[in-house]
Amino acid sequence: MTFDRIELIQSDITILTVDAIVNAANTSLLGGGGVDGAIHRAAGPELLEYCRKLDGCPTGEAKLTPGFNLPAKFIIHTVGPVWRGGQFDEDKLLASCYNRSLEIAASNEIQSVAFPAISTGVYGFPPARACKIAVRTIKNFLTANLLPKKVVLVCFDKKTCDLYRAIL
Ligand code: AR6
Repeated sequence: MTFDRIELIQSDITILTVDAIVNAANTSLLGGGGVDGAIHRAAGPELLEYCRKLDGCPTGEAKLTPGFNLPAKFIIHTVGPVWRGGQFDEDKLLASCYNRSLEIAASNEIQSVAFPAISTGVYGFPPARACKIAVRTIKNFLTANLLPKKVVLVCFDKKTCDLYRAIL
């Protein structure tokens, strides 16, 4: 069942033992605050060195790196849209982040992948709207694909967890 393949937890994403964690990065892929800063700190300086060679990443796209010092083997860096009121393709770009990350996971035989709530921090995407898009996009992808076997939705705060729980 597709539903069984989605798990919800409240945690720091950097401590999770999954095949891949997703980073809510910016187009430079050179680090930042929020979950991006936490991932760079936990993965170590080799991550930044590796990212320098990737030539950034457009909004709605994703790129794969090793996990370096993380328990996760890989990091999938995706760039969420900055919320600008909803008339600038924000919904579509956010769905694309989830889709492209899952496509990269599947094509690299990644069995388990953990997502933070992309764009809902510094980028200001309304959390309830973002969580709905995340769940819908992930469910559609899992219905059509055998990999990844498991998707973990990671919430840093209880409020996001409650939103996800209501939607799931
Ligand atoms: N583990 C899990 N979730 C986390 C963690 C963590 N360690 N830390 C924060 N969150 P944000 P964005 C949650 O701002 O909105 C960076 O500077 C957080 O509570 O990290 O996509 C990048 O470089 C929120 O629910 O990402 C970009 O410039 C969610 O992760 C920009 O921020 C996303 O918040 C991207 O902004």
